[in-house]
Amino acid sequence: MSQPELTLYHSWISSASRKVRFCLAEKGLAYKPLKVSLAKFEHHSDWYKKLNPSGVVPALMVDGVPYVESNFINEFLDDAFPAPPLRPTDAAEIHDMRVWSKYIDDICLPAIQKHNWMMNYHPMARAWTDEQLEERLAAIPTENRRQVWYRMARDPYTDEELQTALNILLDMRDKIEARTKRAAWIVGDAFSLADINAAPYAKRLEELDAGAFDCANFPNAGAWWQAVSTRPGFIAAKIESFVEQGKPDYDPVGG
Ligand SMILES: N[C@@H](CCC(=O)N[C@@H](CS)C(=O)NCC(=O)O)C(=O)O
Repeated sequence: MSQPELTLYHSWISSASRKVRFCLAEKGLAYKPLKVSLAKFEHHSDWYKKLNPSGVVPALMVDGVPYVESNFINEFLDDAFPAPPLRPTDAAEIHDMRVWSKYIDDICLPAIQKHNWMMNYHPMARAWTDEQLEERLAAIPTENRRQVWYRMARDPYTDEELQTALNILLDMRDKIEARTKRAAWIVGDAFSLADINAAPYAKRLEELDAGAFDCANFPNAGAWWQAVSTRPGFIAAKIESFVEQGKPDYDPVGG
């Protein structure tokens, strides 16, 4: 069977997009990347909301059919393209991998979002007039994200909130340190989606706190991060500098 046509609507700096790029690279799948500019609100445009009704990136088109939610996209990829396998085979470990991936999405994503958005979107959003803010908010399909954009425009996160968010990511690192004590990877004995789904958050944490994966203090998590961040799949996925990749003209492959 020939490979279906894969098109990834993504943002270079989006952690959820990075998870899917990493999975696609580990699978060795060819795909067309199409950049969705969050700064230009392309993800809130009507055409994009037809692909992802939540108005967030990524969305993976498979022969023209949109797939959403990065955890589920990655599981779909592992179902549709089983080699190399990226999930454990033991039922308890699969459950553990899913709970871990949900934790990453539910807890770590909102934490990193606070830092990312203060850096990238607050300087822009605070200059909006009330009319512009109203217009932006009206295009956002979910209440949760309307609130976040409102905060960027009018009520930016405090230093205390940013520290709490950083602590959440340091706690993720502590969880990785504990989990990688018995084996090299987060779940079971093999590299899996649990590692892929955490990797973009580890990358951002290291940028926010250079010592976060210091091998002297966190030997297991440090070795894990070294192993993950040197994988050819990680490198091919271009999970790189947030500042560089956040520049409006960053577009290394035309998408
Ligand atoms: N649970 C979703 C989260 C997607 C998500 O929040 N994407 C962020 C970037 S990492 C986004 O599109 N943010 C733009 C916005 O909310 O306006 C997934 O894993 O796909």
